[in-house]
Amino acid sequence: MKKIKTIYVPMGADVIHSGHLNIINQAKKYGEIIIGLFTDSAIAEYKSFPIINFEQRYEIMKNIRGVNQIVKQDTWDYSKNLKVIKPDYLIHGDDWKIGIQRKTRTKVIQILKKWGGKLIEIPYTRSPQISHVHEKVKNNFFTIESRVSILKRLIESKNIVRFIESHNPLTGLIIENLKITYKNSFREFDGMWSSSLTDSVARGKPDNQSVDYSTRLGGLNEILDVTNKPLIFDADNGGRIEHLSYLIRSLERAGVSAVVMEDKVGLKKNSLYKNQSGVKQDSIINFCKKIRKANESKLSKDFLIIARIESLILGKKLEDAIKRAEAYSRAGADAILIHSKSKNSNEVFNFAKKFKKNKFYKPLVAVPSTYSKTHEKDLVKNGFKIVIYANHLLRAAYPAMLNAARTILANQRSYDVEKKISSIKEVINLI
Ligand code: SPV
Ligand code: MG
Repeated sequence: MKKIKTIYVPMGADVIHSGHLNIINQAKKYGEIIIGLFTDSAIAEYKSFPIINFEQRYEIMKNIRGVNQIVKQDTWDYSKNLKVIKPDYLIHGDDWKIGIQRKTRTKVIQILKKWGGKLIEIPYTRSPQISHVHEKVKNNFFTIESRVSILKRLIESKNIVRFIESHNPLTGLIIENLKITYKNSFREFDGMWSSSLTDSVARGKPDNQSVDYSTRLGGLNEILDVTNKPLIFDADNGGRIEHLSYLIRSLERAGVSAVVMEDKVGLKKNSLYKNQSGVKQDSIINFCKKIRKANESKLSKDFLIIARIESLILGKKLEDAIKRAEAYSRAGADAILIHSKSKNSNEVFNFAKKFKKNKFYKPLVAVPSTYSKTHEKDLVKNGFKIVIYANHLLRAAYPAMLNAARTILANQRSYDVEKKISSIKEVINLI
């Protein structure tokens, strides 16, 4: 009897559209279809993080006519699955002949050759309707709940989750839309950091809670209106414990994924100020109460409470930071932000090394504003899961604006600055 051919069809299948169904229908003609369904982390290696999680994508795929089997593909590299399955054919859209997937394609062809397998390429369905539907579905699929839970999924699937500061909707759009490929690797920011520093500076006020939560939440909602990526809110010390549940509820309702609370009390100063005199750290007991309160107040299990330790900022010893990390973790913190204003990463890495051995270890968050030479790969090596570039878009905008204003004043006309600023067309096309 003639052996039935096996057809491997790799897919992310985030938002299923007629292009996917076309591939499945074509593949059916050759034999039995095994879908190689990419996990969230495999997808994150080469394109934007999927809106729908793996389990849900699996459920949808299982119910599509023509699909005989689904296997998990947990890396962007196909080698592992192909060597086990040894399919007769691999079917893929021809879009991967160019761009970032080109190398993967070459490797797949080489592997298939080992047992006489063949690659069949189907013309990729490039239709404006599909792109439109994809965008529309994407925007509509982002319920508040799914948006809140994306951060947790990112932490579970990526080596490092990359956040950058957003102080207005325009910066939110940059973070939402900027994607680059660099040395054959796909890169984007995973979400937005709502910074007390840049929220304050953007309003011309000091970072000492002069800008209240209501004002900041108003700005935050404007950012969330035009973006889908997760947002982490810098809540300073979380305010009074009696008010904390209202803050947490407001953040969750707005679609925020996590709150960072720092263990300080009294009038606040920004942690990067050289002179920290008069700044007090909270007691462990008190701060743990706040963590517990924040946890009791949240409605979604996926909303994360991140405890920020200021011991190193205030010149205390590593042991103090470790003691606090353990206590905060036991009180229910989902992650620990260990802050530092050192010029290098030694102290945060020493902390990470020590805390790693603790049985209450939690994922670590770094804010490398002063130790900016530290590369993401070294943060990963030292066990950090989230990196926050806490103020860079505001710092980029300020000198550019100042220079434009100065050039106009000096020349008494605007022509001389034209080359250094966006064209009107570019600005109009932004939105
Ligand atoms: C912020 O961005 O507001 C922060 C980080 O809290 S830092 O400015 O380093 O204190
Ligand atoms: Mg802050």
